[in-house]
Amino acid sequence: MNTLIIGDIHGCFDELVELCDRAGIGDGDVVVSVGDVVDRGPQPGEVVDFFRRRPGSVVLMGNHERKHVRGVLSYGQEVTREQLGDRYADDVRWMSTLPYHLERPDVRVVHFGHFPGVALDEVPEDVRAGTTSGEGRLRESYGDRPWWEHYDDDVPIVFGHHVVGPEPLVVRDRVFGVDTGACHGLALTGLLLPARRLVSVPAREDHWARVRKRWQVPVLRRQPWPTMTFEQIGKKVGKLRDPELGDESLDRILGWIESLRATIPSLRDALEGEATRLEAEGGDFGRAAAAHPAGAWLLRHRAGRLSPTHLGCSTPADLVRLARALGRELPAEPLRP
Ligand SMILES: [Mn+2]
Repeated sequence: MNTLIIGDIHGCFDELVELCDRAGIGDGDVVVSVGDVVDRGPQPGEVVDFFRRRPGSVVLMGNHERKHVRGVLSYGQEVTREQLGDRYADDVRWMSTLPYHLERPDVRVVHFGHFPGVALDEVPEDVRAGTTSGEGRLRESYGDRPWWEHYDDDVPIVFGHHVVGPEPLVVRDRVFGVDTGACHGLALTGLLLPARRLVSVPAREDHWARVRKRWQVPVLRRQPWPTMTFEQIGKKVGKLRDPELGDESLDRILGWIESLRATIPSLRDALEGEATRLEAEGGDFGRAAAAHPAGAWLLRHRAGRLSPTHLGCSTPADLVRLARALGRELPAEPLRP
């Protein structure tokens, strides 16, 4: 029985199939992924299905799966959510079951980090998964020296996470860094056991360059911009910004938000004008306001409880509603089909 331990696959399904083929993997063999099976590549669903359906498969938790499980979605994860569509929630449930390491008598596997000398199951999860906090812990312990320079057990250890270049990293024939950047157009690499033979296939193209462009507008479209608070919008925009891509579409969204907020002074004037008019009529202000489409705002204004800077509007939809109540149409959200 052979075992093939594969570096970061990141949705590169064609390369995965070709690698298994080239390594001579058969039904009785074991295929292990160091994690990061999704994000950045063209076919995350196919890669997930490959492992979910194949007996004799092990997928470890990578920092990318962990982001999905924890619901912390940056642009790369938003793209995956679009690619997976209706099956996304089910796939994330599957991701939440992934182990953080594999320990066998003949090999150890983690997505990224280890404290050599400590049992793997006692190493913090974020270190094993290679999250930002986990990498911070490693730096606290080892400074700029990588953890594997401290590893001198006889049992080989395999990890991914950092692209080591087009060729795998091999240290003292027992430490194997096998993330060779498949999604960035370099190669997909696996370590075949028990032979300890490294097998690679070249990537078809720089997948992420194409994927990140292809999904930009769908990702921006799916955000519920009108009902997000202005604060949430600011945070989301920060997460979705991708300087390498050019943010023309994102800037259109931001331009729209700015144009809505720019109407606040004139909406305030209109509101004050209506309040003055109702007061001048001399009747019961409360009753008159209740019959006015902008009544709720007029009452708050009169009570001195309406902030002059946001007029009680925390979302674009609030502003649109207020404007309509005052008989005005604000510009429509861009990118809507
Ligand atoms: Mn990765």
